[in-house]
Amino acid sequence: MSRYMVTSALPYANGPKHLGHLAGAYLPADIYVRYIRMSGNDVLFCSGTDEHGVPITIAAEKMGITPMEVVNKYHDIIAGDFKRFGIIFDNFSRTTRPEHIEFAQSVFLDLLEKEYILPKDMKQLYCPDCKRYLPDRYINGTCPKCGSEDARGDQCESCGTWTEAFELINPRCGICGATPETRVTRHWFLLLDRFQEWLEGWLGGQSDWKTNVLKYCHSWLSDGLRERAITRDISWGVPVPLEEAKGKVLYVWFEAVLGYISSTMEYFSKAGKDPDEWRKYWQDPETKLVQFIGKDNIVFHCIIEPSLLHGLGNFNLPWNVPANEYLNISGQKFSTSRGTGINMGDYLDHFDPDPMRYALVVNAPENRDSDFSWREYQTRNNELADVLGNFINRTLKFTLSKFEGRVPSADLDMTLLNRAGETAEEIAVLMESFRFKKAIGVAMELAREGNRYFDTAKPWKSLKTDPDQCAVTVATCLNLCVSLAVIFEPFIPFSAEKIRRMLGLDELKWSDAGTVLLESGLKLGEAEILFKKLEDGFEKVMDKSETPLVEENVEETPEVDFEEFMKIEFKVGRILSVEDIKKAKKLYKVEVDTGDRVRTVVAGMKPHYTKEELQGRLVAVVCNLKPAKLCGVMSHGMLMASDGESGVFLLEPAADSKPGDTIK
Ligand code: B3M
Ligand code: ZN
Repeated sequence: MSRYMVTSALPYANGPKHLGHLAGAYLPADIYVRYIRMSGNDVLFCSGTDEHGVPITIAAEKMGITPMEVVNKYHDIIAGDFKRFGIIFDNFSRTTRPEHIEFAQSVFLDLLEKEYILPKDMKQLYCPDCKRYLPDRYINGTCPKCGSEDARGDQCESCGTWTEAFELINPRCGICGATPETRVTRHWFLLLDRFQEWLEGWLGGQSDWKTNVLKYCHSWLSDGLRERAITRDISWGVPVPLEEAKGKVLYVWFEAVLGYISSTMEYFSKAGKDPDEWRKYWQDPETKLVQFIGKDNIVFHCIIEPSLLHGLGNFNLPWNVPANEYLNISGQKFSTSRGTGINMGDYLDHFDPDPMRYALVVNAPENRDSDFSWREYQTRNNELADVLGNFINRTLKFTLSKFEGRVPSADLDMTLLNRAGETAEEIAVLMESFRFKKAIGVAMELAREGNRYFDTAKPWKSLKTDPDQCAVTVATCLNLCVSLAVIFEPFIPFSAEKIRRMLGLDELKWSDAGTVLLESGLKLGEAEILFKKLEDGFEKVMDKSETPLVEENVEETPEVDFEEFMKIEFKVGRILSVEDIKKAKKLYKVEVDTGDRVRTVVAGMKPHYTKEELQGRLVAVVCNLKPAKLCGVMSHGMLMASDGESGVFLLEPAADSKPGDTIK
């Protein structure tokens, strides 16, 4: 028996999470944990929501609520969606919990004392128009590494590089587009360069890690590690525990990676547990630390976190970090804000968790980006029904109708059951090397073999011609159902539970696969439907606003003639001023320069943007909308915005466009 500590990246509590998140860091972890546990090992699975950082404050500003309200709302939604998907954490914590804050602060002080952290006066970008220091994420510019024009000050999404705001070519304020100026303030730095040599040695020894992960690490190491500021001038975060650092907070990544440990601490602080036992999972060198993440998090888990743990001195280092690539949807990046995502909760409101778990594992982005589509999902769902569902169903139904629902007494056909045992061993090897996609293929092959066996043995015929042989077939198939319940359990736990229930079994161990568990005479439970086949167009039941862009949905919207469409005058405008309107809770009176003239537009943006955020902004304007009086003010146009669950966002013309440019 071994001991494992398993973690999944802490999702930002800034919105509901989508299937891309699920496929990247949560589903594989859950599959792994279930397998490890069924194999008789001791395993603890912890995560929680990442509740600090700019993603949260951006969401709060957009939604017109406080950051705390944002994280309260989304923590519950995210935790609930995971549970419904069968992602069962031992503990799912929150980084705003006092225990986490205290722990992160103590780590900061410890590393400060050890001089891995030092203060330094640094330059920071300041927007003269917005009158504020700009957090890295609020700065846009050109990536110095790959040349992509929409890099942010913290990361370039195109090439995955961790950028420094200063290094961006042609930096712009992400709020108003102005060119920021440089000012000096004091910050605390993690001296990553002091870990370079040690990291090279340690990472050099991880030859069994996934190649995509090692490739990223080596590229960072060969660029040379440099000190990184780990404090920020914003108000939302873990306060830096120093008198002279009043008003500053710890950089979100510095504390978020410590969230795994504080989540484990929280688990053991609960009633009836030994509050010191978390140490067994984080400090006993016998424990294997396995961290599931998406590829954009590699640097933080393979460079930063190990450096912190090594600096602290008495912590285990990751044993493996099986990072996944991205799951795309119909060729596009999964992104809730761009309307190309499917949220976990929206999916679950209409369909069962298991078919999606299966489809996502079969298409897992293990070594390269992979693509999700409803068509593919339909194929996989129907495959579950036709192969696994069919085998279980025909075996059970036959037993219920021809053998009064009891396991017939017979000498079993051990060739097939031995095959099941070998399959379980083969899957075990794949699971232990994180090759879930291959593993589920092998599992499905066994179900296919079951169907072939049933077809060849033809029990419906032998029932009359050779009843003893018929009993052998049925008892063998029933015991194969047990093996299938075992090997499918990590992947599709809800269905595995149903199979167990039908067979009248409780918990199963991995070693039960290939064995004879069902004794003759045993009474089986009721037959239940495992999977429903899906007809073309099934996905239309998802609310239109939530469905991704797939061809099938396009027909649903009413058509507009091209000529008709061309009558609408869309233009780029710049907001010159914003005023409140008396007694109007949601409306602003906005003056917009649309090139030809300055027009007054009444816009319902008050719940979503502050006046300062609108001021100076480029917007997309419908100019020839019939003027209308709203709350006493004549409106001569409309500002275009997206509206969805993630919030209301103004459409933003490219920074280089000018007021008056037409939009087609
Ligand atoms: N919250 C980023 C993300 O959701 C971040 C992960 C933290 S893991 C310590 O991708
Ligand atoms: Zn600005």
